Amino acid sequence: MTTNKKECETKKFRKYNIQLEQIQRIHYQDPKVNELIKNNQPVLITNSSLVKSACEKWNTDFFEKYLGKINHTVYLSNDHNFKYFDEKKVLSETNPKGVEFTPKTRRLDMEMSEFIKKVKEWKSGDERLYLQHTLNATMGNAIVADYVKFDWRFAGEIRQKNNWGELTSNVLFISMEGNVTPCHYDEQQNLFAQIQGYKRCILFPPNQFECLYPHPVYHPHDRQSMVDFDKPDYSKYPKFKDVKGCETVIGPGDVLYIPIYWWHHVESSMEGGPTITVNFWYKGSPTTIEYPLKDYQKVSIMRNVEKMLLEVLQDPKEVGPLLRKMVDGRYTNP
Ligand code: QVW
Ligand code: ZN
Repeated sequence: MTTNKKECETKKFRKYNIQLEQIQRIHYQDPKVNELIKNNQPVLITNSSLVKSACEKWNTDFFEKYLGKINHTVYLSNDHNFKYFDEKKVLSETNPKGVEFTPKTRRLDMEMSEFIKKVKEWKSGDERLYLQHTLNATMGNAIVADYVKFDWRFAGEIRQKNNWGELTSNVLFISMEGNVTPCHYDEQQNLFAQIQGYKRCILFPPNQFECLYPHPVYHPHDRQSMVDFDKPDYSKYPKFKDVKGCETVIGPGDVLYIPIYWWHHVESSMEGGPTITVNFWYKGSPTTIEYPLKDYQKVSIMRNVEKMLLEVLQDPKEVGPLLRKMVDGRYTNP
């Protein structure tokens, strides 16, 4: 069920000029898996049965048959990038505190059959589609039956051993060939389970913060990198030249552990048809203040400082200048 390294290397992915090591591929029964997870280090877990019940069956024909008439959340984009944005942070009549922002993607509700038809008929130049829908009981019996057969014991043991919080959601992703989710981080632990097709995942640790230039927290693209990986503007983002990460290719049966606050860029292979993934998002373990602080905790602190300043200053434009006044000359000189 799990793919081998050779298979992965033959898939077609985009070229980026980034220093990357390989993420380790480790058998699910090897104790090294949990060693890595415990230390918030990524690992590609092979041969597990986490989503085996789905790997054997879930493909576009199956979804068309069992979910054809049900509405799903689909994103549309004019290019291959699907950069997430938070609608609650966009300026509008009902949200005068929001930020002026022109989205590059749009969200639609679409019947599964319509989505699949559009994907099958897609030709170069058309808008790309990416279905992203939270799995729930309304999905119908066929899906639910396979869902309950996921290896919940396996996921539960990882959760328990590492003191993670509750499972918050399982999102189903059906992607067209070549779609990209640009570099961002999430505030949750993620077991990212591949069902159909191949995805290349590039990860960066939280300490690469300065090299990846996240948007400010109030911005709709909060948690996303401002750097366009296709065409990095090194004059604006010079430290992106120094960024160091790791990568892997995941195929059916593989589960990638994406640690909380780790940056990730995810792309579907440019050949081989649509890809299908289900993620398992868990709350992190309750915060314990133990020194030295972990890198991701420092990112969390920075987020809180940004949020507090915004709250008292009331105007996003004042946050940067105040931080600069505080730091320049006093904390910037050796
Ligand atoms: C992908 C991801 C996913 C990446 C998409 C989230 C919108 C995550 O599961 O499969 O394209 O980033 O955290
Ligand atoms: Zn993510």
